[in-house]
Amino acid sequence: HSIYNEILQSKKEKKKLLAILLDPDKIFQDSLQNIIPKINQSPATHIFIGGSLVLTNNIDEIIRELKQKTTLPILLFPGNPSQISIEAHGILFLTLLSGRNPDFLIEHQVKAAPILKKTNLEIISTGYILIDGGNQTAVASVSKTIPLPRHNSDIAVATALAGEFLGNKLVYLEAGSGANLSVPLETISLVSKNIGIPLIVGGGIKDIQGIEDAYAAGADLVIIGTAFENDPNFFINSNLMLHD
Ligand code: 1GP
Repeated sequence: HSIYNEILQSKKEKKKLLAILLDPDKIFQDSLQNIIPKINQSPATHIFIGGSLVLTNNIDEIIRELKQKTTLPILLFPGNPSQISIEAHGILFLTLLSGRNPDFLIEHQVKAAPILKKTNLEIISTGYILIDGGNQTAVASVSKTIPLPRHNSDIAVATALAGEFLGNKLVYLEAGSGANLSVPLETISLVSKNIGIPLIVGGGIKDIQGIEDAYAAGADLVIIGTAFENDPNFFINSNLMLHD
């Protein structure tokens, strides 16, 4: 069965999804042992692995460990082709639609394609849209692109629609990891009303209320990175409901 089909099915059933983002640069073997039980106790439905840089080469090892001790689907969320791991279940094949840097629109994808061809990873074409999160985030500086302005949802809608028409299977609205401000709810709402494909939202969501607000605005899958990294008990006793 495919991870994407399950995401589609969840959307149809109005069942919300939650991903925990793990950045290999910030995980060490011993902390992984502490983190895994917390993931299993959380309402997370997916694990995303990636980061803007990823300087370590321990991705395979981390994923092998996760696969042994969790049952969640593991998707790569790569900043560049060096972050491909055959150990994962799938990959968000990202194109940075909000930017005008050809490296992140097509160059990295061309380099990654022959590598991916040799793997069994499920490849999920994803339109990645960076929205200004109030501060300079790693993804903006590493990709050398300018995020879309916060208060012009029309540009975000047009960009998301372009992604859908180009064949993207997911749209990912991103304020950037550690953003001061998460994606405006109005933008989530307008984008979700205008596209037919599932909508991922992440970046700068700091509490359970922020997750619930993103769902209520129309996010199908929310990503939590920094908040869980700072506090592995983030989800404990949260009563976060993923069902209506
Ligand atoms: C980054 O959207 C994700 O790509 C997660 O962001 O680390 O701010 O939760 P945070």
